[in-house]
Amino acid sequence: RKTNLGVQDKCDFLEYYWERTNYNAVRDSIKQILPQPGYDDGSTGPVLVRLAWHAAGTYDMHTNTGGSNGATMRFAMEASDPANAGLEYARKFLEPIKHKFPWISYADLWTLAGVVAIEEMGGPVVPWKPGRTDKTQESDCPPNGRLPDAAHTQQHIRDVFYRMGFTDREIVALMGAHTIGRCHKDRSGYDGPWTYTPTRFSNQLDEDDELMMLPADMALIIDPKFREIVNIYAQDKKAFFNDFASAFGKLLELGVTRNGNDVAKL
Ligand code: HIF
Repeated sequence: RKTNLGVQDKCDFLEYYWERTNYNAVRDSIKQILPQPGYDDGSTGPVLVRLAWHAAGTYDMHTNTGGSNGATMRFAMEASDPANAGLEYARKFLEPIKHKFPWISYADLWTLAGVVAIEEMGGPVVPWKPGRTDKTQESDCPPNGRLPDAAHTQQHIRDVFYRMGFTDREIVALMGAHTIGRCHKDRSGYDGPWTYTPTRFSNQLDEDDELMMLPADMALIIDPKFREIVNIYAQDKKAFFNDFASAFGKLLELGVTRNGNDVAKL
């Protein structure tokens, strides 16, 4: 097809297109904000992973509402869900990157930041695709209370993760993320890290008294079906990394529509 574009126009277009799809430059900027002396254990990685998961974990497969599309945690209603306490730190850490790359949606940035953080902390490469859009109204927020409550055990965990469409095996794989980061008294009421290396992603399961385990984490050991899968992962880091990567990738796709199609295949 003939166009009236000159060479300069074409160059401008290519430059514009390249810039708008340069997710590697965004990844590099995310890597740069991970080391953060003076914040927690010196890394923003864990709180960025928590932001990505909480943005996605509101998904309800029965109504196809919630999920990582929309970045509705920008609005006061969702930000003030007690389950999201402390995630304002993660959102603030990412704000300069949004300013540097205004073309990326918050929904893509928050999920990509979680993926980059996992990789940089020594975890697996989680599949990630761009294309999320930001919702613009507070009324687009899913109802509060959809995220899990750490005080509860296996029944509650199954209720919440089955609602998102996960299996028992995927639930156990995902729960491996509780080897990174820590709890904060002023955010959740709990306190302390899960492991001695809270900025390294591992398949370490620690039943040591000195470290923290939420009632929800204990469910993995108490429930016989969960425990069986825990034992597999404890002995097979490769299987854990593979399954974690697919389950976390699936989590970040929940509620995502691209070009009018539901849940794009990775
Ligand atoms: Fe967490 N989670 N999570 N979580 N979570 C906390 C912290 C992190 C649950 C509760 C808590 C997942 C599932 C569940 C991370 C990542 C994931 C805290 C502490 C609580 C209470 C918050 C604070 O005080 O700062 C419950 C009940 C879950 C379901 C059973 C996911 C699988 C493990 C989906 C997941 O990826 C990360 C990372 C942190 C650490 C955040 C930090 O700031 O260090």
